[in-house]
Amino acid sequence: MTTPLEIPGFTHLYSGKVRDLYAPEGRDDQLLLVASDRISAFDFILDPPIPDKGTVLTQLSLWWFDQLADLVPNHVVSTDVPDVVAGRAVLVQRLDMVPVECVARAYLTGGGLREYVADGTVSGLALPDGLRDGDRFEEPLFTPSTKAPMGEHDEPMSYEAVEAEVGPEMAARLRDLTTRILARGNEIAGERGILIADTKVEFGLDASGAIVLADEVLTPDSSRFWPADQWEPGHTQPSFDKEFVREWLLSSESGWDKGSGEAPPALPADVVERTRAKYVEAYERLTGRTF
Ligand code: PZK
Repeated sequence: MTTPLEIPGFTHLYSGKVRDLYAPEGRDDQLLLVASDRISAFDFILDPPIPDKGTVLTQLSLWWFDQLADLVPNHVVSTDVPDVVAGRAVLVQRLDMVPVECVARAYLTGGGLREYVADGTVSGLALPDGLRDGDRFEEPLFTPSTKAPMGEHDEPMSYEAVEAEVGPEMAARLRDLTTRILARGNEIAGERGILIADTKVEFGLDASGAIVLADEVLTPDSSRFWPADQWEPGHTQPSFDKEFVREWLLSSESGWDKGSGEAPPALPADVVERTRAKYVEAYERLTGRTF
């Protein structure tokens, strides 16, 4: 791990794979959420970073918070942040985080597909036979998971376990909000040629006990984005943002063996540039703005 960025007036608290959390010195009611340009694939942080990725994802998340403001309040306080992280950091309300990864799925794939193939269920819910990788559900399903410590994978959690953890009233509210966020996301993204297969959101409670949407929302890092024009159930869908990275890593050109346990080699400049262009394209298509 590299040493975290020094930000004057802030103390580094914690680093995730691709983001960093800081606390403002002298106040305990806010945090600074910083998005890096790091990219992960196959559970590795890759080299080099993708220029502007942190800014693109931060700006996209801020735009989504506005699109969702009538559904749920969010933790954003200000985008007036230190120069070194301008554009890729947000000052947020410090919340009491809900100890559940709130996941919603609009399409069958990934972990949902694995459970369906094994048991015919997704998050314990029985589904009809014959569904394929990439099929769309009638409406988004709530498929919560546990918050695993860093480096470990989240484990699926039954709805009953969520009820036991936060109480039935809060569980129902989390399910409702999470599925509505994904449904709203797809209403908007679908018009712009992007499908959002699934997403993970995080909620916290403010001082009054109200549920507040935290973290980042409906970004390609927290969600699976698929190009709508290439949607074809029956096989793994191409990833909107990481298709060039995955394709190159798995090609003979990279010389990397996914099963080796070795870290992947550095990405070539053209893969970095084409990947940057995909993040910018997602931002511009969704928001209608120029990056
Ligand atoms: C919080 N994370 C995850 C994000 C990381 C880790 N508003 C909030 N209040 C209190 N805690 C959090 C938040 C938010 N968002 C988020 N962990 C705690 C996380 C980014 C980088 F290293």
